[in-house]
Amino acid sequence: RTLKRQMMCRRDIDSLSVPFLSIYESLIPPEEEKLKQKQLLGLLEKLVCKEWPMARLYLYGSCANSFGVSKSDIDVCLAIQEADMDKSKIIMKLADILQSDNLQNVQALTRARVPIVKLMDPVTGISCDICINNLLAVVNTKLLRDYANIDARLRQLAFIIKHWAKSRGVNETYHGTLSSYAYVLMCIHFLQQRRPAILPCLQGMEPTYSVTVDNVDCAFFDKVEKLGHFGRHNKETIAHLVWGFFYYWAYCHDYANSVISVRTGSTISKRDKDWTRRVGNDRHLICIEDPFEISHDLGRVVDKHSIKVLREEFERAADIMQYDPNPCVKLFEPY
Ligand code: 3AT
Ligand code: MG
Repeated sequence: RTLKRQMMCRRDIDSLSVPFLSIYESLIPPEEEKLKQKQLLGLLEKLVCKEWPMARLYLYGSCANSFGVSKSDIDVCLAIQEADMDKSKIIMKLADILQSDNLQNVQALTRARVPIVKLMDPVTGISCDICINNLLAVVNTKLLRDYANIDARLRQLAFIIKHWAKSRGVNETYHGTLSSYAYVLMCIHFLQQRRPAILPCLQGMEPTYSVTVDNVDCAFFDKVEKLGHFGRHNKETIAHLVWGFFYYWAYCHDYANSVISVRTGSTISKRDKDWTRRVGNDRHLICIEDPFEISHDLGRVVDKHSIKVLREEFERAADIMQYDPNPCVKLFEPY
């Protein structure tokens, strides 16, 4: 019966691709916005280099991994070697340097889990968070961007999933739901699992890019232009993939025993990772392995209450995709 349901779903679901693609297109940031981001980065570089000529600024997160929707804030990483200065001192000094120019609302958040300087540029209207030496985030940003360049359906799917998660209030780590980064990894994993696969496993291939950051070896195949339309044998439409994504997380994923792992292109067992019991605040109720910091479960923010909320949202979305005559409206209804 399930097979019949799936087949029925498949027959008429493809007609939904047109409205899904128009939602995707409406979320893409215009070129002008990208230019403004570059302009702001240039200004910040100028100010920082006056004080620290050897320092470098990198964009990371959604403004650089190609999963950024229009009007997102930008995430910047300051790479600096200041042996005799701890992070919060650097943050305070950085805030000082930026304070003196025409930037607004410059705040040093030294006590946050990841200490940052926040600011707003009145010329471009863009807000920005600057962190210090978080180079693993710069590398995972590159990995995500490289995946996005393999098959256009990844970016389409991730935009739609992020838009859904924001509309439904399940993209808030401080409320126990998942980060945008976690949702993008879930999309990559899902496309690695399709048969035929839509995405390869870049960390399972001969590395063409390799760096060691904070004692973590980060190596993967990054010459993605050589993969020649890797996913071309799979003809699934974006509407079918959106349905499949929700169906997977609603009814197929083994929450009790499995960890999704983009690093291996597969799932691995919770037992192998020793993620079977609660340790401190880490509960491992939904397990998403970070591709580089492999002891890091991106689902660790999820608690007893929010796992229920998440799973009910996946079921709601899967059922809407399956039965609702106009799913593009219902799916994104504010919660
Ligand atoms: P938004 O468009 O801002 O919602 P984003 O891609 O910028 O999405 P986040 O703001 O969640 O995503 O995170 C910014 C970047 O920080 C993304 C990733 O490179 C890094 N990052 C976020 N969370 C983690 C994490 N738990 N472990 C490692 N890197 C992370
Ligand atoms: Mg961000």
